[in-house]
Amino acid sequence: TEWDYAPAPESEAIGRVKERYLPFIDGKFVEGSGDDLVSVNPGRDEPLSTVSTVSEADLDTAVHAARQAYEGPWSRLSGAERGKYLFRIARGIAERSRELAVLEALDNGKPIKETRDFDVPTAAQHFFYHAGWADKLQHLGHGPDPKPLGVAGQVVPWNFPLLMAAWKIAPALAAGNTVVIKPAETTPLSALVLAEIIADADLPPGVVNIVPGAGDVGAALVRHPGLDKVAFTGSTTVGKQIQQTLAGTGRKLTLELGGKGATIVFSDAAIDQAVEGIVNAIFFNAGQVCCAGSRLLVQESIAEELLTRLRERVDTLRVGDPLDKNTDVGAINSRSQWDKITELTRAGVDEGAELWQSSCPLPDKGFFVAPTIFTDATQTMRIAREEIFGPVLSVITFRTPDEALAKANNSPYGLSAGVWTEKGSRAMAMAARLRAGVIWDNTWNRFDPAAPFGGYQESGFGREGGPSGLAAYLDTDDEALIG
Ligand code: TXE
Repeated sequence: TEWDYAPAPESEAIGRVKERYLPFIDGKFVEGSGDDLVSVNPGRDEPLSTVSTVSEADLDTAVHAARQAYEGPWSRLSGAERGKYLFRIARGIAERSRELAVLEALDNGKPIKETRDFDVPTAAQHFFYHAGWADKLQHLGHGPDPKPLGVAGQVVPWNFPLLMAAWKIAPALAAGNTVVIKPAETTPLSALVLAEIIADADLPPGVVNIVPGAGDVGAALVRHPGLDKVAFTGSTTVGKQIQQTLAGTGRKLTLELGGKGATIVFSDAAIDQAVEGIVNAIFFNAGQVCCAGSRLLVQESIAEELLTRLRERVDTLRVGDPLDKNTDVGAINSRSQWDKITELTRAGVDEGAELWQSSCPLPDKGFFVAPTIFTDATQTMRIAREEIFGPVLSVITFRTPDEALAKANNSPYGLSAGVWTEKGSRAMAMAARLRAGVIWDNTWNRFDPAAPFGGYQESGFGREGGPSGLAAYLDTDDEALIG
């Protein structure tokens, strides 16, 4: 989608960042009774804004408001009327796209090129897509009309703050639910601007409540007895805790957790295309992506040539100021994430892998990591097994398709994988045996709101996007819904 970013000059968008943001509960912006948190601009390691957070009592108010809205106005609306609100929110995002793109780059640290061309338009697209479903749910499946679940509690991470909020809110509302959603503590701002857009769309009070806070607020939200559904995107550790919390409650749960995606390049692949694909797979959002291609499996016969070209290409990536339109790789979102990446990179060196880093100078301030490639990595090394969530690629070679498959599947995760080959039959055969929820063929990071996204094993369960994503918010199972 092409968006027109002309309306406001960038400085004006920066000037619109407020000094203080408030929780959005029952249709109003209210002071929370939790402690304030300071959101940091990771591109400069400077405070960006202050956010009032919620207490458990505020959460009760929010869940109660969501219940009242569900039982009151929201469930009395026709699907077409619900769709109208979703269209309004989509248009509101498009209208404020420049401001949102700047805010997201400042709060998250990702390059403006990405927020402008990906995060913000894709968030709008999710509302447009789901607006179209709101009046067509009765056409899904073969059984009785599917019904909404009620009140959904949702917790989202910091790597795609606005987009993850859109992924969660849009299908929930399209299916007729109401929502209490918690943004991540390091990136709460864009969700609170989305709250303004929702308020401007005149959504009935309580249909969407946005409750900023840290992990303790997330924990209190997901165990709240007033919820009918929980959806979480974040770390595998927290995902497992949530699964334990909800065991026996009968509540529907969707978990979208970590990953260790494999990009598999065969000797017949179009090599320049593969290089671009690998760069996109691991350096998009500085590798802070659950479906990042953080393991490169390359066929031995082309490994040397591919790596030479890959290093040349990676050396051209500009790392730096997220607001500079020429920046390819921005800042790491937080100091703690920077520490984690640094620690795992050190582990790679200690375990004997060979380190290469791009020569691009890094800014003096802020949390930056140079694009990093480890060769001579083995499958048992931490860099090949653990989710680094940073711009760090581990390269492993293979000789046969079976060996590539075995290595790709040798992971506790199962979210994404990609195959580069000119042979369609090989791509299909690999896709059938790769244990990953998303498999790309000669590409990476292609997203479509109509396509289901989600994982296997420790990457979680449940799907977001498409009819399966709606099923997660309806009293039906996926099979019944999509027939
Ligand atoms: O995640 P957390 P963190 C992975 C990635 C990253 C690591 C740690 O490897 O390095 O996780 O990141 C909320 N109950 N991913 O520590 O803590 C928290 O406030 C309920 C992959 O930031 O899982 C935030 O809103 N909620 C991932 C959200 O959970 C809790 C994206 C994510 O934070 C909670 C992010 C609790 N007990 C990290 N504790 C992906 N799948 O894309 C925290 N939270």
